[in-house]
Amino acid sequence: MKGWNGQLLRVDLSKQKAGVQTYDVKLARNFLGGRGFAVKLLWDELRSGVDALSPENKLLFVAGPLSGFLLPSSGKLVVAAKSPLTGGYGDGNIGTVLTVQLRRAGYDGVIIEGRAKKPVYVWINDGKTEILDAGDLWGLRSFKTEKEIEARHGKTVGMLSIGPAGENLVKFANIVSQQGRAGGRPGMGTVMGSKNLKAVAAKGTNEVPAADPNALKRFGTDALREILKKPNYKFWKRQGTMATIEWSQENSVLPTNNFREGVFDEAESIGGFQMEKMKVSNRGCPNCNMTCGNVIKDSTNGPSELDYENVAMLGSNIGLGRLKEVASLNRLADDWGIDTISLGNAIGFAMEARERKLLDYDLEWGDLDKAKALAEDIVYRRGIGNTLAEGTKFASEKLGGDASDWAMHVKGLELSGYDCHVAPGMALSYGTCSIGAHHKDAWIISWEVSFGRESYAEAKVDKIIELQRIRGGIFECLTTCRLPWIELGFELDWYPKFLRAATGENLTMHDLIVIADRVLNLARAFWIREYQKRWSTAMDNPPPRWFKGPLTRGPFKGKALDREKYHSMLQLYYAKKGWDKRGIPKQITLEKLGLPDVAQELLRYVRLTQ
Ligand code: PTT
Ligand code: SF4
Repeated sequence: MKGWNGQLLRVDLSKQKAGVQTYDVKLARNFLGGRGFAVKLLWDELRSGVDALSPENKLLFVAGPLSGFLLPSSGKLVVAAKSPLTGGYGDGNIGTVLTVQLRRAGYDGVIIEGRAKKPVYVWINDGKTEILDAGDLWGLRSFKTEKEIEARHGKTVGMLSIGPAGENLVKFANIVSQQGRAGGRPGMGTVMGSKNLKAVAAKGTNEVPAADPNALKRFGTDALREILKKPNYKFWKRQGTMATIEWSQENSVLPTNNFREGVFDEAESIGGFQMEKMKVSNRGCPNCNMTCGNVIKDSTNGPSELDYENVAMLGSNIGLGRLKEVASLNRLADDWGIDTISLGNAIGFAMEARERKLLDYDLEWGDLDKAKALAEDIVYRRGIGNTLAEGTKFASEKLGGDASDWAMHVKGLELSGYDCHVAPGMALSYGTCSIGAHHKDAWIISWEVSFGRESYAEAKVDKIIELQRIRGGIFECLTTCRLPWIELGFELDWYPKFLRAATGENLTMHDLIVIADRVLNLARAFWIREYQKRWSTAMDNPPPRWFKGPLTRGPFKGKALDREKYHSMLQLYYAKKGWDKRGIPKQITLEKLGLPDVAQELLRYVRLTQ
C-alpha cells in the first residue's frame, strides 16, 4: 500500500501490551482514513450499550492518507470514541505534530483499549512502543504536562494530553496539543481520563511511502503557493476565524446570554479588530501556511490562542465583553483540557438558572471572577459544578421546571456558536450533525444568510447534504483542514490529485462522495444501535428555546423558528438521505453503500424500512 502505511497500533492498557495490526486495502478504499476508519472500527469492535467510561470503550487516534506529507493544512488528526456526553458516536479533529510523527513512525492510527491500573502515558518511538508511568504527571494541567514530556523525549515529539477535566471525568473534557490546539468536544478527553491515560507522545523518522513522490512534492509546492495568492489570505492571517464575531453580530447570530439573543452590545470589544490590537503572534497546525491561531497575552495566565468559537461562547454567550478576560478564561480551559464551547454553554445555562432563581450560586452575566469560579468548580466537580460537569442536558433535567427548554444542546452535545432563532438551515445542520450540535459537518449559516434567512426551502436541505458530504465526510476522512477551502476558496479538485499522487488510487470526487455517504450512514447506524427503541426524530430537534422564545432585540426582534416547517424540512432531509420517517437508514440505502452487514445487525435492535 502507498499513501497509507497499512498499519494501526493497538495498545491494550489493561494488559499493558502494544501490538501492530495490519489492515486491508479494502478498508482504505471504502473508508479512506480519519473519521471513516474511526466509525468503522468503533462499529466493528464495540458492543451496543457499552459504558463509554468503561475499559470496553475504545479511544481512537486516526490520521488520513494525506497526513504527514508536505501538503496544505494536512497536520490534523481525528480523535474518536463512544461519547460519554451523548451516548452516541463522538469525535473531534485536532491539529497536532502527533499526526506527522505517528505517520512517520509507520502508523495510520492508534487504538487504545482497556484501562491502566494507574496513570500512564504511551510513548511511541518509531517501531517501539512503551507504556510508561505517569504517576507524577497526573494532576498536572495540560501545558505543564506537555513541558514535562518534552523534557523527557525531546522538543520535536508530537503529543496529545489531558488536563484535570479529563482526569476528573468531566463529560466534556477534550484533548490538548501544542498549548492551544484542542479537540474531541464530545468527551474524548473524558474517555482518555477513564483509561488512566495522561498522554500519548510519538516520534517517527521514516518517510511515509508515496505512490508518486515527485508529483506529490510538486503538488504540495504549487498548492501552498496557490494559497498564498488567494485574495483573502492577508486578512485571514490577520484575524483567522475571529472575523466571524463581527459577521455574526451584523447578522444577528452571535450567541448572547445563553442563546437568548443574536446580538451583543459589546461585540466590537471582543471582535477581530480588537483582537488585532492585542495580538502578539500566530500559531498553527503542522504543514499549514494559514496559521490561524491568534495568540494574545493574558497577564494572569499566559498566552491564549483565540478562535471564533472560544470567544463567542466564553464571551457574548456569558455576557463577557472584555477580550482580555475572555482570553484568560480560554487559556484556563486549554490548560484544564475542557471544551470551551460546552463550558460556555454550561456557564451561560447556570447564569440563566440563577437569574430565574432555579439555582443558588453567586453568578452574574459578564462577571469574569464568578464565571472562573464556576468553571473551576466544574473542572474539579465541586457543588453545582459536579452537576454541570455531566453536561447541560443532564443539569437541566436535574434542575427541572422548564430548564430543558433553554438547555442548549442537540443529543446532549452543547451548541457551537450560532444562534438559530432565524436560521432554519443552520438549526437543521445542528440537528443532523453526526456528533450532536456542532457546525463541523455543515456550516451552512453564511450561505443561508445570503440565500434568504427565513426560508425553509428545499435548496437549504440540498445544501446541508452537500456540505455534510464534503466537510463531515471528505475532510474528516482525509483529516486535512477544511479552512483553506472554505475561507480562501482553495479548490476542491486539488484533493483527488493529492490522493492519486499519495496513494496511487484514482478516486474521483464522485467516489469520495460515495465514501462520505458510507461513513455518515455508518455513524448514523452507530447512534441507532446505541439508542435502539429510545431513538426518535426528537433526537434531531434543535433546543425548544429557538421555537418558543422569540428574539427580543436586533433586526429580527420577535422572530423564532417555526416547528412545523422545521419538521417538514427534517422529513425532506430524511427522504433525500434514503432514511425512513424516523430518521433511520433504510435497508436498501445501507445495502447500496456496501453496508448489508450493518443492516443485518441493526435489524437485531430496530425494524428497518425496505
Ligand atoms: C472544534 C471546536 C472549535 S471549532 C473550537 S474553535 W473553531 C473550539 N476550540 C477549542 C479550544 O481552542 N480550546 C478548548 N479548550 N476547547 C475548544 N473547543 C472548541 O472546539 C481548530 C480549527 C477550527 S477553530 C475550526 S472551526 C476548524 N475545525 C476543523 C474540523 O473540525 N475539521 C477539519 N477537517 N478541519 C477543521 N479546521 C479548523 O480547525 P473539535 P484545532 Mg478542533 C484552543 O476540535 O472537537 O473538532 O471541535 O482542533 O486544532 O484547535 O483546530 O472557530
Ligand atoms: Fe490549523 Fe488553522 Fe491551518 Fe487549519 S488553517 S490547519 S486550523 S492553523
